[in-house]
Amino acid sequence: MRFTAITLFPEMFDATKQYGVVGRAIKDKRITLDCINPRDFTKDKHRSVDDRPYGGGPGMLMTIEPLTASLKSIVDVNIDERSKVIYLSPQGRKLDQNLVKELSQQQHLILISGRYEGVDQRFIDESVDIEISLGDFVLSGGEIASLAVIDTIARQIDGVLGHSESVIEDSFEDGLLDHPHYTRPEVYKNKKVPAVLLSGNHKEIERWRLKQRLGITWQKRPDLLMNKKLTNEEKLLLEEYKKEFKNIKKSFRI
Ligand code: 4GN
Repeated sequence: MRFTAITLFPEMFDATKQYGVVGRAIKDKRITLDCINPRDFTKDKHRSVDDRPYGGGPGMLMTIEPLTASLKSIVDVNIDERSKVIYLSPQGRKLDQNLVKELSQQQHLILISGRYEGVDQRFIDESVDIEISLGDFVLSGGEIASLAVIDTIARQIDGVLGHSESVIEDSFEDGLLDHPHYTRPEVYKNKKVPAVLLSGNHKEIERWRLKQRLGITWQKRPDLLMNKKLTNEEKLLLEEYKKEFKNIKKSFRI
């Protein structure tokens, strides 16, 4: 899979290119990640990439020309299919794991990172295939959002995740939140690790983890449970969790 990031700050992509899951995927040649700087496609002596908004108001907008010139410079763009231009903004379609899976079927994704107050609408209308949002909040630029999109899609590519890393992915796939995790020490400030996890009884441990996942999803994201059909065993585990929960008054910080 190929990623091309169009950004005024290509250095922001360096750390991701070198480290972690994405860094390893690049070294193993499972993905590529190249940056294009629209400033390299300016013709004026100030190399300007922004201008004032028509109609007035504060701030600046990214101009069309350096962006379209950046797109044109990308070699081998598969115009028909399997090459998509993505613009990250709060106006976009909310990203979720289903959209991530769809996008991971593409051969080549081009991610546009906006700066200032955004880009000229005509660039979006003419050149952007999908506008995507990570959620209802504002970032100072599209780079961090683009990096998040690259990371989550790279994880879907065959061979990118090792066996232990794909476990968390698999667990999200069944529509439930994760269960709590514990490591040493066994006691921390009088708080013990749940006894079942020390029991060595793998069947009981799996049962406890599924019960936690059902209960935590019910508490924190009931909307996820609405879209999920529970087996009889799962219904039973959730009822057990609710019963236990009634007796323990949980204190949430917010
Ligand atoms: C995306 C981009 C938030 C998101 C962004 C999001 C940069 N903020 N929720 N900021 O996914 C003005 C220029 C806003 C582009 C955009």
